[in-house]
Amino acid sequence: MYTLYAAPGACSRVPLIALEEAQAPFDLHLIRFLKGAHKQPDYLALNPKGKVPCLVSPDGPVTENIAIALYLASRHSGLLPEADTPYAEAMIAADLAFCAATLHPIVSRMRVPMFMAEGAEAIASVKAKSIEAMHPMASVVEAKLGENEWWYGAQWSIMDAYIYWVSFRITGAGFPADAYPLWLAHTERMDARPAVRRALNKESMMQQTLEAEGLAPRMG
Ligand SMILES: N[C@@H](CCC(=O)N[C@@H](CS)C(=O)NCC(=O)O)C(=O)O
Repeated sequence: MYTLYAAPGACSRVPLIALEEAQAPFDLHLIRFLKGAHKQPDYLALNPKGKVPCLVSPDGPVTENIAIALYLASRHSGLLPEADTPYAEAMIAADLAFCAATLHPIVSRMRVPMFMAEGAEAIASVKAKSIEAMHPMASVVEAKLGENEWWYGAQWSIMDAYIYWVSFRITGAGFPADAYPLWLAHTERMDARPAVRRALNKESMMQQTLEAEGLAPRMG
């Protein structure tokens, strides 16, 4: 049994989908950002970085999306391809790092530029530059998908959950997602997956809780 600490719309959607895909038993613990729950001592004891996601596992808390993905994939089949050589293992790490360390920081600059700069002009410039920076990375995603159904071809993986979350965050944030039809089609395929529907329903229940408590919306 796991406990996933998460917030609706946040990158905790990646392990949430993974847990649903694996059909692993888990509890979902809503982190109320606007209440500062992620900076409280009880949460910092689990994740000193004060961010979601955090997966409390039978072995202890696991933080950072890359680590959570690798951990879950080592315990449940079907979440990442089998890596039978050091090179194959490194390639999977590179893919996860592309999402966590390249795409996610650009998403943050696009969604919350006001946390990166002060003054309307500087904030607008951070946002514009994030959109500029996303284009070549979206081309990488587009080229990787090519004619494939999923990131790794015929096999669905957590990488698909990760680029799905990125596409969700950049849609409606000023990024012209229509310029990347293969990524859009991938998002539609993800929307149709039963595990993804279950994950989104759980997020929507968390969102309703936040709204009822006057603690929505949250930042990305
Ligand atoms: N490197 C971390 C990033 C986690 C992260 O930035 N989470 C955001 C939500 S998408 C968060 O918790 N933000 C709240 C804050 O920074 O105060 C990971 O990949 O897990």
